[in-house]
Amino acid sequence: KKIVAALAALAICAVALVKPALAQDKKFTIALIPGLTTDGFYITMRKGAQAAADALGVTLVFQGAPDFNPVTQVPVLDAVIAKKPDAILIAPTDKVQLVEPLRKAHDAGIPVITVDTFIGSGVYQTGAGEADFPLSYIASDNILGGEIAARALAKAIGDKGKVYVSNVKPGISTTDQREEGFKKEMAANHPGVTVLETQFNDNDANKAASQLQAVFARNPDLVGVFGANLFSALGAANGVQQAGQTGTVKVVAFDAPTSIVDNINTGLVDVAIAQHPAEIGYFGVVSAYAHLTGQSIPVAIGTGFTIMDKANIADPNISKYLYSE
Ligand code: T6T
Repeated sequence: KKIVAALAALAICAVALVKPALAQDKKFTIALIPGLTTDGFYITMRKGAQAAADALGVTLVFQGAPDFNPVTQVPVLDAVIAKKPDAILIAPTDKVQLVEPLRKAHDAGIPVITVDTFIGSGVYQTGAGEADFPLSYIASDNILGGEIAARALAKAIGDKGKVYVSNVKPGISTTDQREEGFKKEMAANHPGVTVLETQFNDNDANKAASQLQAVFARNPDLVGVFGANLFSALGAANGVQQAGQTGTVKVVAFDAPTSIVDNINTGLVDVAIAQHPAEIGYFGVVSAYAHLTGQSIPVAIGTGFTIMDKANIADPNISKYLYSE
């Protein structure tokens, strides 16, 4: 009996000695690089990412620049690559300018997943070899978002009159696609609506507010504006208020910071289109983890929208999609 027990104990020790370190035993570090750090959208995304990291025992590093700009984002990316995380989740601030900086991560063997925004055409893993190396793109459907915005604004203005898009700057996949979807829907289904030239505000709400007033001064018959992201929308709404046009110039806002509640309740903003950034962060971390532990992952994951207006903003099932601060 003793011999059998001793042999069994030996066998267990031998198994323990030769047992390979399972991938799951390793504590992975996943870096999340947002478009900018001081934006409720990315703060909410970080929360979702942290929830997944906690559930999976992953260390999440959140590192970003204070403004939405490739010039400040690329050095952050370089610093993150130097620390060799197991994977990088990033919202690239430009479709073209982030391709080569991100290729450095890929060449260093660090898997890259883009969240919110994309590089190249946003279609990855095609074998084309251009900017298709990220493993996955996790985001809202921004063309659809632009179409929803157009329908909401057309409805608010009785399907006729002059409107324009307040946008960030060309080259950002998300806001480019929102403008594209908006213009496509207006052209196809709202012939009574004239879309004036887009105003680019560099993600500066103050600039968006003064642009609103300038456009209104040139076009006193302006009836609506689509703010294509959080700062564009806040700024455009402030501009409408400063011009004394609350309720006359209708505002459709992309994104849902907490301040949007007041703006909806006072009638300054007609509709806000909330994205689901917490889901983007959550599925970003889950996808990176799945890849790191040998699973295959979808090349694209789409998250939804919640449409907020005066009639539903008090409903907790709606207001839970307001962004964190
Ligand atoms: O609208 C979001 C994000 O989707 C976009 O890419 C950049 O702007 C926001 O972060 C809002 O400020």
